[in-house]
Amino acid sequence: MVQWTDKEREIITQIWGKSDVAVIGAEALGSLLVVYPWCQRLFAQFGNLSSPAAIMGNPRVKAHGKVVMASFGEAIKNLDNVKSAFAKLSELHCNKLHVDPENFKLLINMLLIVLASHFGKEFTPTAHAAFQKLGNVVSHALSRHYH
Ligand code: HNI
Repeated sequence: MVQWTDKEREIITQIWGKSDVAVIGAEALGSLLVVYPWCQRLFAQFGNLSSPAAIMGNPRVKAHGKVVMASFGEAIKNLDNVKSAFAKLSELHCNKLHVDPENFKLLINMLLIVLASHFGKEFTPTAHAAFQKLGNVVSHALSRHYH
């Protein structure tokens, strides 16, 4: 069971409270599809993904980025319970969508870059480490049904 320090809880809640999930989500998912183009295969039904500009401007990518980040926010509300909070989603991603669990880590890395670019110095090494830890917990919870 993962343990969170008060400092970690505080810093995660603080940064997330100031984040606009629509903006952060659109940038993180869009960047994932630009930087790791093999992920596009799962989103073929989203329409035009033919160039970085098309991807970043695609309304369905933006909308889905918001959905994914709102869901990530649920992990933040359930820090002591991420596994059970994500049990259904894990099933969906593993059994139905067949998302390679490596891709969860790639998306989390994109999220870290997006947060760092939005928050600048406020995204301190401590904040980075706390979000990295949370990202590991979320990836692990989502990958559970593969094991
Ligand atoms: Ni993911 C759908 C949450 C990572 C591919 N995903 C969802 C939904 C949520 C969600 C919520 C909507 C579920 C529903 O409709 O009931 N996804 C998350 C979270 C992460 C994540 C919290 C990691 C932090 N998903 C990824 C990754 C990929 C991915 C890394 C692929 C690269 N997800 C999908 C696909 C769908 C999806 C594909 C279905 C999209 C659609 O609408 O067709």
